[in-house]
Amino acid sequence: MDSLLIANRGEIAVRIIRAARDLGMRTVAIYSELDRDAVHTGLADEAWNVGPAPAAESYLNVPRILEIARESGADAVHPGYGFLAENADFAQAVVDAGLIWVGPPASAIAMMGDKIESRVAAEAAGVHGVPGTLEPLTSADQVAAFAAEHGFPVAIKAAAGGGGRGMKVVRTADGLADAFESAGREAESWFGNPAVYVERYLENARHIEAQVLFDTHGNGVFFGERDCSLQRRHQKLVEESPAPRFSAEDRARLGELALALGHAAGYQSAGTVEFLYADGNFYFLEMNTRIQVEHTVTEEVFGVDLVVEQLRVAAGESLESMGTPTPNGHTIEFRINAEDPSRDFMPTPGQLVKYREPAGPGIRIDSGVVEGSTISQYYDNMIAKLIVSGRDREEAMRRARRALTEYEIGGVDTTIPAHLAILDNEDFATGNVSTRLVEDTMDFSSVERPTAPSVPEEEELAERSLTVEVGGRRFRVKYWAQVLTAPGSGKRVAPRRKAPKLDGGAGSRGVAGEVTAPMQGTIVKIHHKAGDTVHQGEPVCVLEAMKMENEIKAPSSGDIVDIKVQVGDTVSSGQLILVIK
Ligand code: MV4
Repeated sequence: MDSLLIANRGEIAVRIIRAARDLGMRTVAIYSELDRDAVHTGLADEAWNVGPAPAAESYLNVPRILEIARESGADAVHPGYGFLAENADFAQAVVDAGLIWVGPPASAIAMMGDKIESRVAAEAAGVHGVPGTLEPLTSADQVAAFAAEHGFPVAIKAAAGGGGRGMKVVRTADGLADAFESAGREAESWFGNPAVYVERYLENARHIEAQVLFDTHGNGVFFGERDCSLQRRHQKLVEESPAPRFSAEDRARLGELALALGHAAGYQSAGTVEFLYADGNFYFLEMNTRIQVEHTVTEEVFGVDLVVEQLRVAAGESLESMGTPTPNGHTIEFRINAEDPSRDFMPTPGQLVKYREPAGPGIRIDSGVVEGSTISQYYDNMIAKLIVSGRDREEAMRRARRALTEYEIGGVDTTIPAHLAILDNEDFATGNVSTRLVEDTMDFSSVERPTAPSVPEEEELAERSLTVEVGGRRFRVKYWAQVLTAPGSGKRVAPRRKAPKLDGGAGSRGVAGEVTAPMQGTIVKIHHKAGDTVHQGEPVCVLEAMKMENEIKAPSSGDIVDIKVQVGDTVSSGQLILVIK
């Protein structure tokens, strides 16, 4: 195995290229039209155009990826995370093409990708889940029966989902039918499979995940836990290892459970077993069959390069001599995303007109950007991962505060202000973390938005480099072009970016009584008809956007005098939906 194709982009592609290079492997990057000048594209030994910007035509384009693997002479493929990383068919297609798949067998991907099947396998291995059904639900009555037996709240989840996407929490019987229908529609929309199941919803749990690594000879190694409780709408914000308030006995028990499931599934490569941890009990949630964004905190605490280990295992090396790794120190990862916490973490894609990373003791940055890079709406909003280590959690927190303050990013909003607010939060600081901390107790609407750097501009010639393609391969050439510069500084500035128009959340904006669409989407349900009386805050319709359903609520009480839309209509941001007088 001496030539690796990285079927991904951004920071994880950079990460994998580095690991492969450490092993002396040749690296082959793929890039979309939008990523021609991306960091990962220039870092690899060679780079190939995989298609237009949309992921469906590029990073998800299996035939083109396999064609590049063949034409470039790559003998292995690493999928990273996201895109095709947990696509069993792609894994199988790579193997069928005679290439080495750096990841688990397609059978394990398929098993864990079906959340009901994974729960059945876990129960059989003695790894118990949250009390829940082990069959797809066919009616809301089944949810009602489950709730009658186990109590509220319950969580309705997509069988083909994961990561909480499409999860509906139901707290009373009168919300069941709508939630069941909505969960099925979202599951179909997100995953092409409407099957859902129900679990008891654990209100005050912690999200603890176990890192495991298996070779192809039946050996499994447990690399401790990560606490990932700080999530917002199921997007992780902060992850850490070791978990706060977590004993060596807890860790030993978690390791037994995670390794038992991996062995039962015939697992190979790196994987993560997710649990809810409550009242001293571990409840299996799901298994992720990929290297995860937050693998970095495990690497720092356990002194291991998990991507190198994946490559070694894929080459057939044994883990027999690895023994039982033990944690040392404390590491916290902060996801630096192009999002505005003060506007409900709204994505703020754009060009990084200013980008300077912190450094110093205990600081690691995994990023796929430089000053001038563009965070695109076509892909995820991640700019970088700030990974901070210390001898203990307090030292890691001190260093994190310094690094977050030192980080300079201009041109987009970022999650940095939210991370600083989290570091100042009493519960976080004392390790009293749970899934409720971010969602229920923190309000980011008033965090300070940094002012964008403003520079006047002049004309000047400057050396530029250009990327050209010959026969699908990428080459760089130099030329001199007109650019805008700050007066006398010679510093090139990008044309100033316009801040995106602020669309409020669900509900009315502007004229009193007018309910407008907070974003572009499709009306999937209207709860009322003209003439109905509604009360402020009461849901009036459901808007589906980005495959998620949003309840649009009445901004005021009164009678609905006019409904301007019907189910199935596509509405633009700010479009009038109905009027209440
Ligand atoms: C749960 C849960 C409580 N009870 N399931 C699943 C995927 C992950 N992203 C969130 N998941 C959860 N599943 C049951 N039955 C709590 C979480 C959860 C969570 C929920 C809401 C807000 C933040 C959360 C952070 C971590 C885990």
